[in-house]
Amino acid sequence: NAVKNNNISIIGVPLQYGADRKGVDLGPDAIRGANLHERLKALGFNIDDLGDLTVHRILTAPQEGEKLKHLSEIARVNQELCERVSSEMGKGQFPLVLGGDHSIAIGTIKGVLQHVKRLGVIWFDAHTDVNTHETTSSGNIHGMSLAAALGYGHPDLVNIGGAENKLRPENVVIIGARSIDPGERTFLKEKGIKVFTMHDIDRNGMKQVMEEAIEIVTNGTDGVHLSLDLDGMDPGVAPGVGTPVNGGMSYRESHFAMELLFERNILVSAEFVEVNPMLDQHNITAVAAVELIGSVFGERIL
Ligand code: 6HN
Ligand code: MN
Ligand code: MN
Ligand code: MN
Repeated sequence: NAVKNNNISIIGVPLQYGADRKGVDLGPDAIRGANLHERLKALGFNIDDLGDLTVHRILTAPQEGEKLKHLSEIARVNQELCERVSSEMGKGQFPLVLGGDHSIAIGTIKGVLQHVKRLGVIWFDAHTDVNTHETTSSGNIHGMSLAAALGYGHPDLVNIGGAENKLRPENVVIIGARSIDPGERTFLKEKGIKVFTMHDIDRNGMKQVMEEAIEIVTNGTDGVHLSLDLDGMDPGVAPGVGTPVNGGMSYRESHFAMELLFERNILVSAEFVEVNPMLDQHNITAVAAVELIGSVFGERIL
């Protein structure tokens, strides 16, 4: 049982403009610095690290009440990410994208969709990221990325990689949610997107949650993308995130979920986002990310 692909392309995206707190742009290097390459090589993978995409520095603050903060640079970087992910998949590589804030999921998913038209997505997160410019109260685009990948929101986000390439709501699951905005609740209900909240994980256990989740993302699809926001984990084990929410997934629950994904051999791509070293202690959130990546690619703990 190995993941489909032995060749991993690492793409760093030091984007922070989708979030409010400074420092998430340092995530890719913090993750690399936690021995990412060594760990993956030890598991037998060939690693091609493409380095980081270029993000232009923005020195002007967004306007008061702005509903799409820093839209143009975020859209530009995501367009580039989409093309990079698509070209790596075209070469037969497994794209492993390192954030950066969660707005980069738009570019990653749109790139994967160029090759896997019927794509399932597992979205690990304390949040559900299905706001649009019409429902957002923060104006932060990292809270809109899943909606955009589903085809909802501002055209500059939705049109990345072609508006016709989008996720199907019936093949998307969110796991670990515990902070959902009112407009997001309506959206999730309307589109019929399955959300496994922390309550569901408490009640039924991660094993059953993952079995149900995997059924949803594999039913009628040709591959699955993992979008993992480190704030899905409990802040006690992953404190270096910009929007922490108490009561998250434990270290062991998170790893167990990753191990089940490996066993089922369904992933075609993955991204790990929202690691913010400026809010961290001793880089432990980046270390946690690399340990989760290890489990996704076949490591076993204990
Ligand atoms: N993330 N729902 C809140 C908002 O501002 O829209 C929080 C979003 C957090 C996004 O963690 O990727
Ligand atoms: Mn989140
Ligand atoms: Mn998120
Ligand atoms: Mn592990």
